[in-house]
Amino acid sequence: MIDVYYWPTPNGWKVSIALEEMEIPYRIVPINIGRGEQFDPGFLEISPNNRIPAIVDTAPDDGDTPLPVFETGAILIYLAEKSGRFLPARPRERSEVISWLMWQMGGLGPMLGQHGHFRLYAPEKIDYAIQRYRKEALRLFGVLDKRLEGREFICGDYSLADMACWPWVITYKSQQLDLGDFPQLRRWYDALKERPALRRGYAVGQELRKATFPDRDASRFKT
Ligand SMILES: N[C@@H](CCC(=O)N[C@@H](CS)C(=O)NCC(=O)O)C(=O)O
Repeated sequence: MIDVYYWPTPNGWKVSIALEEMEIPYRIVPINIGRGEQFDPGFLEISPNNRIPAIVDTAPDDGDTPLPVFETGAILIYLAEKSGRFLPARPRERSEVISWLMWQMGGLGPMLGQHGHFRLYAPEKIDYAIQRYRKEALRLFGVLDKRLEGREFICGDYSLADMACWPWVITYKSQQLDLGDFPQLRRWYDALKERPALRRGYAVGQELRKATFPDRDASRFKT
């Protein structure tokens, strides 16, 4: 069993989508980041960077004590290795998937996160910051759009790379970023949205989100 310390956010969805896709049994432990539960000492023992999500594998394959993992890139790789799915074994394909996973971890996620912060939540509207992160977010959309030319998925078959990027691309609408200039990205985004496991993963904990942001639920899956 995998315990998932979770809140329904883009980083949280990456893990709930992966668990659904891999058909691994899991249990949700809500960590309400709006109320500061990510700073609780018990949670910090699992996730020392006070960020969700984190997991604990209560029955790791080595038969030893429960195994905690934090940082979504590490979690996705752990789950792929446990299930033997969505991360190719051959070094060439494997490193390609890991490269795009790290691109999401170091680029797409943080830049969209900053854009969302300055555009939607910052108490003071700082135009320089909004424009800086908007430009970077659109540049990254362009990189992904180009990568998807002639490809159904980011790397060969559907993989961790797609699962990591999709939950960030879905924020395009709330962040008021237009996908119109990125036809390949749009095609990929729409196709993935029809995957039943992805939809189940994305729906995990929606009721928690609704309770926190009652006005933000309406845009779900609307394009
Ligand atoms: N690099 C981390 C980022 C995790 C992250 O930023 N999580 C956010 C929610 S999407 C969070 O826990 N925020 C709480 C806070 O800022 O205190 C990962 O990929 O796991």
